[in-house]
Amino acid sequence: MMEHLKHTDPEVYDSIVAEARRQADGLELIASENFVSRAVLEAMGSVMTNKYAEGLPGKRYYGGCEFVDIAEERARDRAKELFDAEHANVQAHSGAQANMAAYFTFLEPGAKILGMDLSHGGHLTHGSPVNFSGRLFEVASYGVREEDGLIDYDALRETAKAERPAMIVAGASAYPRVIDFETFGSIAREVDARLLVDMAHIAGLVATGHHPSPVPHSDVVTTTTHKTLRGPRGGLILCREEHAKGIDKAVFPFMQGGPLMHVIAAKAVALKEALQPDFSAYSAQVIANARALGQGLAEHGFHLVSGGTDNHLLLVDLRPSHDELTGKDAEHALEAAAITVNKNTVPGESRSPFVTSGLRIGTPALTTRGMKEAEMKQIADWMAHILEAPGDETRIQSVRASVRALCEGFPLYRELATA
Ligand code: DSN
Repeated sequence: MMEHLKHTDPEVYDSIVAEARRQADGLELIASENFVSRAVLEAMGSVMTNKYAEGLPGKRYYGGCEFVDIAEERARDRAKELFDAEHANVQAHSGAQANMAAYFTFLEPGAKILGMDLSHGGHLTHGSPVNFSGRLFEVASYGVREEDGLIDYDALRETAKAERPAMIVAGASAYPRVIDFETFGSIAREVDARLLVDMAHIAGLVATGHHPSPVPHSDVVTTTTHKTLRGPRGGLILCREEHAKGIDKAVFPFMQGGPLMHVIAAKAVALKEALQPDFSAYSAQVIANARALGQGLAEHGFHLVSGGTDNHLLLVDLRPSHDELTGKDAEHALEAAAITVNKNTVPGESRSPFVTSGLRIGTPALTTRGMKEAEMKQIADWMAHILEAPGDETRIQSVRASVRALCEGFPLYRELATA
């Protein structure tokens, strides 16, 4: 594998092989990550990276686009079919750029948006002051109730009535429960606001009917393609036909230049995979695994924000069970044992975002490897064992060895990791 790269640039080659080994030998529990198929990898590593193709299929600013057009047409058609949407733009390089295009389709700088507070599980692009969204727009925010970790829809309605935003943004990066997009839609209509739903985390669950779809309730829906949807790293925008031209123009020429045609080809491949019946079974297992992992952790005394999960992720508040243990230290201890999660703020957070009191844990990647409830219970036991004594090197090495043995039974990118 990768014979040319091996000779041309051994340093980069070695780093890729080492990364493939890291992915194969450890337990990847970052909620926003997944493992793409070899077919998706092949499309991403293809000659389509060479082609400039500003514009849209059939209407490009460069010649020679007849074959990249096929890939983009397939991606658009499959996205529309998968999500039952009237229009799809598959060119946004990332979720952040999809959101930027969505904002500028409907808003002028200085308009007011109402998004979920980052520390309550929202996203940087939903109005954080350190992001373009917080710099270019006036921002109001909503959040979850501290006592149960659920979005407070009554408070949201009141805030929307008081703030009169031009756009409400729904969607989250660390919310373990079903989001009621219908209620978001009715609140947006009540205050005459546009509704943007960023479904990046749950897109794969929406695609397979395991989470209610935001498409019928929103003016525009954005997503990344690489989380539960299990495609290449990138963005995707869905809307009704009436907004199609506005969205397309906001992506190009407003925000981006040449689209990444190799990534668009890979999006087409991933979207075809997501239309297959086994992807629906996969999504169901992602949720079953998250529930099993949550149950296992709860049995060890961990506090799950909202009491559990309806989707692919868990948010653990460490304070009730491990008062002294920060999210940062917990993340490091688990990483030493080859269990990868990320520290996360929790509702009512008392520590800084660099330290935090919580962990976010997700099952999309391990479910792709074929792991099921039994493995999740085992992983919960290992996590509890490590976090009971995070500085205990003997425990860490023992769990690390057990993790390696488990992973060998669920091979991943075998030829790449053994190159
Ligand atoms: N960084 C992503 C996540 O981890 O949720 C969101 O963009």
